[in-house]
Formats: sequence, structure tokens, C-alpha cells
Amino acid sequence: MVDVVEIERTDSRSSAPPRKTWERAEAEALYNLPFADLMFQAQGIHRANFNPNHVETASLLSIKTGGCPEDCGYCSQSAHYDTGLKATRLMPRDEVVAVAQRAKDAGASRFCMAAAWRSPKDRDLDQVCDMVSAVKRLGMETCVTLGMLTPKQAERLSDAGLDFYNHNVDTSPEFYDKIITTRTLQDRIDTLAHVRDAGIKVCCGGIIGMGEMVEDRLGMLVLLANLPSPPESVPINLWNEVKGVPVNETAERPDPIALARLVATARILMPNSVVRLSAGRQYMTDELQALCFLAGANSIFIGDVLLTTKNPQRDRDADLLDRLGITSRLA
Ligand code: SAM
Ligand code: DTB
Ligand code: SF4
Repeated sequence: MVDVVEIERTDSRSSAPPRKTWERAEAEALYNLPFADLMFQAQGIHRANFNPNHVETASLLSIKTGGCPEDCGYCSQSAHYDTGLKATRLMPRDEVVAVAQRAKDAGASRFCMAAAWRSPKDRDLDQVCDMVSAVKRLGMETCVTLGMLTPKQAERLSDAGLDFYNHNVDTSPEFYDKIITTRTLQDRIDTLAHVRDAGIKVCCGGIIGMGEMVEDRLGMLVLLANLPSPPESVPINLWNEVKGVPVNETAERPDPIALARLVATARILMPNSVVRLSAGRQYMTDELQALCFLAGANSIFIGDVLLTTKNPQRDRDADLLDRLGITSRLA
């Protein structure tokens, strides 16, 4: 059994001592603790860094759907697979702002705009920058996910006032090329560095339930925790079923206790990061979500759809948070 880990965690770019580098064996030892010990440790760290009775609410919009040249084996939007999804062009700014306003009225504090691109063209980026500035004027936090960025593109998004950029590592380095072949993990890490250098906060996580092993899930957490600065926001997606993609052949829904253990391990490895219970909540019972909140998850996506797949209904989420005494903008 591992003892409670006492470590100094400071940004490696500050003058304070460097942050701890996590070893996989340490993550595995934590993950395999007796459940009560793991949860106790995660709760302690959670309470030291966050209000344990609050969750953040974000809302998603696909501003450009489908026809993506990447071959991510889990994704409904890849042009490599026949998923029956209709591709659309980039939405006009005013329509996006109207959806953001409705999301704000429904209880979202952050609005995340996603486009199915390998990387944005500069003329597309002009429009996205315009959307970011307009959504910020509504008083919401903004996030976009547009694929790979150059340093200059990241600067432009920063100048437009963007708060967060979402770009996931998706899985462990070992499992990565079983899922995606059209861009490398290093490509993704390079984009994350450009986003950081531009002063934008990083939202980076991945997916579980694609047929990976527990070691891969932990390898992903260790990769995230050991980035030069850990992501401010860590989405943990449970694979939402999509017909026609390769992951359909390998997918295996994780044991609920394994999911709670993973969230707790994420909380311990990244004590200051907001951990988002992202896709896949449609498959989770109220009890499992409650366990994940206890383990340190403190953000959810609200709204009936994510990008192209289902999410629990707003009223079900509001009722669950109410029964747990958790505050949010949904109340
Ligand atoms: N094209 C951009 C990119 O890949 O960075 C942005 C959109 S992409 C849909 C954002 C993330 O959503 C992916 O990196 C993946 O982690 C997650 N995702 C995509 N499809 C999913 C699914 N069916 N179930 C769960 N998560 C999914
Ligand atoms: C993330 O990690 N999860 C969100 C957000 N980042 C963009 C996307 C989930 C997408 C789920 C599949 C879909 O709805 O198409
Ligand atoms: Fe394209 Fe993103 Fe889907 Fe990959 S996850 S196919 S990059 S939209």
C-alpha cells in the first residue's frame, strides 16, 4: 500500500522547486489502493484545492461538422468512415452567438466551439476569432477545439480573448497508433505547447472504453500530469458509441468502479486541474456519477447533445446535482 503522497507541485517555469514527475508505477500503486483509501486520498486533495460541493457546467457546439480528414477511429466526424453523418459548413457567427446565449440561459458558464478540421485555414480562423470575441461579450468563458495550430494561429486566438483550447492526447503513447494514424502524438503535444506559449489555458484529456488496457488509461494520465504544466482542464470521455467506426469492433465499456478509480487517480496526479466527466455520462447511473464527483470530478458538459452524440437531459442533471447538494449554474 502507498502512503499519502506529499509533494510540492509548482509550475516548472516559476522560481519555486520543480514539480514532481510521476512514474507509471506510482500511478498504478495509487489506482490499485483499497477503494476507500484511494477515495480518501483523492477527496483530501480535492478539498484542499476546490470547493467539493461545486461543479462547473460547460456547453458544446459543433460549429463545423463532419468531413474531417483525420482517421481517429472513435469519431463520427472522420471522412474515413461511413457513419451516416451529414457534413456541414462553418456556422455563421450570429447563429453561434444565439446558441451560446441559450446555453448561458440554460446554466452553462463555458461555451466550447468545436470544428472537425485537421487544422484551421487562416480565413476560417478569422471567423472563429470573431465568434470567440462575440461569445466572450455574453460574459461566458470560451473554449475552442479546431485541430492542430501553428504558433501564430494560437497567438491570434489569444488576441481574440480565448480562454481555453481543447486538444486531447486521447490515450496512452502505446495505444495511440492503434486509434489514429494521420497525426502523431508529438503533433498534438506541439500544438499544446503553442497554445501554452500564447497564454491560453489548456484543456486536454482523452477517451476510455475503446479497448485499451487499464495501463493505457494510467499511461495517459501520467502523460498529462507530466506535461511542462498540467492542463488546467482534463476531460475524461467514456467512448460514446458511434456506428461504422473501427473502435466499434474493439470497444468495451469499463467497469464503473474502474472509472471511479481513474477519476480519483487523475485528481491525485493533477491536484489543481478541473477534471471533467465528459462524453459517456449517458451510460452512467446517478450513483456512478456521484462516486466520480466524490473522487474529484468537478465539471460536466450540459445539454442534450455533445457534438454529434447524446448527453443526459438538462433536467436529469439538475435533479442529480440538487440531490447531491452540489451547486452549479444549473440550479
Ligand atoms: N477536431 C478536433 C480535435 O480532434 O481536436 C476537435 C473535436 S474532437 C470531437 C474532440 C475530442 O472529442 C476528441 O479528441 C476525443 O477525445 C473526443 N471524442 C470524439 N468522439 C468521441 C466519442 N465518440 N466518444 C467520446 N469521446 C469522443
Ligand atoms: C472533449 O474531450 N470532449 C468533448 C470536447 N472535448 C470537444 C467532445 C465529446 C464528443 C463526443 C462525441 C460526439 O458527440 O461527437
Ligand atoms: Fe477529426 Fe477531431 Fe474527429 Fe479526429 S476527433 S476525426 S480530428 S473531428
